[in-house]
Formats: sequence, structure tokens, C-alpha cells
Amino acid sequence: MPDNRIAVLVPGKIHPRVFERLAKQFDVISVDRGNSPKVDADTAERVRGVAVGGGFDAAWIDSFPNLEVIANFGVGYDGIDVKHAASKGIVVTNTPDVLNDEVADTAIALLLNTLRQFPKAEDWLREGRWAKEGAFPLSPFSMKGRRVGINGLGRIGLEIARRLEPFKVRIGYHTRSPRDSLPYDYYPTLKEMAQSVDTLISIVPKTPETHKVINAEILSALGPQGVFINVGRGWSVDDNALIAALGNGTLGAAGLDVFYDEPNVPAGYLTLTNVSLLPHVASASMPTRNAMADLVVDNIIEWFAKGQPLTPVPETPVKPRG
Ligand code: NAP
Ligand code: 8YV
Repeated sequence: MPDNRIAVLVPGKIHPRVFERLAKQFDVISVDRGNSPKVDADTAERVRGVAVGGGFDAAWIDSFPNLEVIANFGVGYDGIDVKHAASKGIVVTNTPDVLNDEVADTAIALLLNTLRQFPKAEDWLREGRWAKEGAFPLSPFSMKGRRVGINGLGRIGLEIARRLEPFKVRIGYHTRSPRDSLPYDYYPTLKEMAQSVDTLISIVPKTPETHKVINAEILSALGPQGVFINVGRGWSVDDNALIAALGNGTLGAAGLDVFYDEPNVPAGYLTLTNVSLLPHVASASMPTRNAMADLVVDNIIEWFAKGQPLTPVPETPVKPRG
């Protein structure tokens, strides 16, 4: 019997809760992620919604003539051609706010791991070196007395700043527009901030303007006691400059959760001892990923029920469904 429910496409892998909840009220069409969608013309015509946790480019958008909504699993929606979607009147949604706390917690944990080398200290214990060789070496850096600059003070950046307050560090930020009535130092340029702080945390989206903004000049301004943490996008970092700065002592240490070409991590990082590396896990707890999955599904449900999704991205129009 034909399934007369609204068809929602899921390209590639996505959180299982998205499948489970969508399947209760939509005809879920699962396809492999390849260069182009492998669906017949009838199916392509039936697809009106997409739930995706990766990319959805112009060619994929054009393959579905009746597409109305693309729900992205993640707050960053750089994998989706939003400009093209907007030009066709297709709404794109993302998953803001539900992950702020988790990502901010991870940023602080990564900063502490980078400064105090806790992962290495645990390895020392597990490898039996404590008993054989004695105490783990003192960490060269500490949180005490740091001056922290946050590149991007949006939803997540602000939660990072709030978590830094009890550490009694000086807090500043750089964004294009200053945020009123916050007790943090505002820097109109990233360079001015890097010259004034010794700790830089980056949490900006992937946009043409943020490409490789963390470059040799910024790293050198942070200095040999300087620490760089990235929980935003690897796109914002000049990896060659960072690897060189860490290797020759221009920069003290770094902690990275995100990379330019995931899951490929430049080999240069793997041999350095002053970098702490995580495989893009900032939001990766079960409760937070469940909340993100729910928001993906709720956006699709709300769109088809009311013509108004919960969290559309600013670039795409929300015209009530005709
Ligand atoms: P958001 O609320 O939109 O905040 C973005 C911030 O970046 C704003 O303060 C914005 O301020 C600033 N910004 C944007 N472009 C800038 C530029 N060219 N120069 C300086 N500042 C700029 O976004 P969010 O929810 O905090 O998320 C931020 C990003 O974090 C996401 O887009 C995603 O890429 C990343 N993320 C990573 C993980 C992870 O697992 N590691 C998890 C969640 C999110 P202005 O507009 O005033 O410049
Ligand atoms: C996720 C993220 O890891 O929300 C984002 O922008 O980078 C992370 O929360 C990712 O979106 C899911 O794969």
C-alpha cells in the first residue's frame, strides 16, 4: 500500500532518535550520502522535508522540486547552501541553545586539560609511571591570573564567559558588534584582543570572514605563555601556522575540538606534546544530542503543522506554507 504521509529525506547518518520520531508521522526516505541522491523521480517529487547532519548543497537542493524545509542537526549550518535554499523559498532550521551548556562545559574542560595536562597525567598513572618514576611533572601553565579573550560572544561564547568568571580571570571578547551591558572588555579587532590577552578561545561560525583568522600574527601576539582553544570550527585556523608556533615555542599550548577537514587531523599535531586534541565531542553527550535530535524533528513537525518552524536560521525566509 502506498505511504501517503509527507516524505522526509534523511541523507547519510543521523542520530537514531531523529529516525524513530520522524517515522511515527512521516514517510522517512533514507539515502546514502554520495555525490548525488540516488532516488527515482517519483520519490524526489514526494520529498518535502529533509533532516540532515552533514551537508546539503545546491545540487541536492535542486534534486527535490517540492522541498520546503531542511532541518540541520547542529547549530552550525555551514554545510547547507542557505543562500540557494533562500533563493528557492526553502526554510533551513538549526539546533541553537540546547547545546550551549555542553559546549561551554567542554571549552572549559579543554582549557584546563591544555593548561594542566590532565589527560597526560592520567596516562602517567595508567602506565604505572607514578609508582616507577614518581610524581607527574609540574604543568608549565595554570589558569591562575590568565587574561582570556573569547573570539565570538554569541549563545555559546557567553556561556563560556560566565563559566570563566569564578576562575577570577580577566575576560574580554571580540565580535563585529559589541554586546551592551556585559562586564567584559570589548575588542573591535581580533589582533587588538590577541595583543591584550594570553588565552584565546574561538567560538565563531564558519563564514567567509572567519577563514583562517587565527594566523601566525595572532598566535605570535598571544606569545610563549599563550594558549589557544578552538571549539568553533577548524576553518578559522591556519593549521600550518599553529603547528609551527607550537613547535618553536612562539605559542605555549593549544586545545582543539574541531579541525579543518574532519575527521582528518594534520599529522603535525599528533607529534606535538603541547596540544590537547578532541574528536569534535563538545556537544557529544547523550542528553544534549537527544535534545538536538528532538529539535530537528520538532522543527519539521511545526513546519508541516503550522508553517512556522521553531528555530529557522536568519538567512532563510519563513513564509507561512500556502
Ligand atoms: P551564535 O550565537 O550565532 O554566535 C556567533 C558569535 O560569533 C557572535 O557573537 C557573532 O557576533 C560572532 N561572529 C560571527 N562572525 C564573526 C566575525 N567575522 N568576526 C568576529 N565575530 C564573529 O552562534 P553559537 O550558537 O554561539 O555557535 C557558534 C559556532 O560554534 C557555531 O556556528 C558552530 O560552528 C560552533 N559549534 C561547535 C560545536 C562543537 O561541537 N565544537 C558545537 C556547537 C557549535 P557578531 O555577529 O557581532 O560578529
Ligand atoms: C555537532 C556542532 O558535533 O552544533 C554544531 O554546530 O558542531 C556540534 O554540535 C554537530 O553538528 C553534529 O555532528
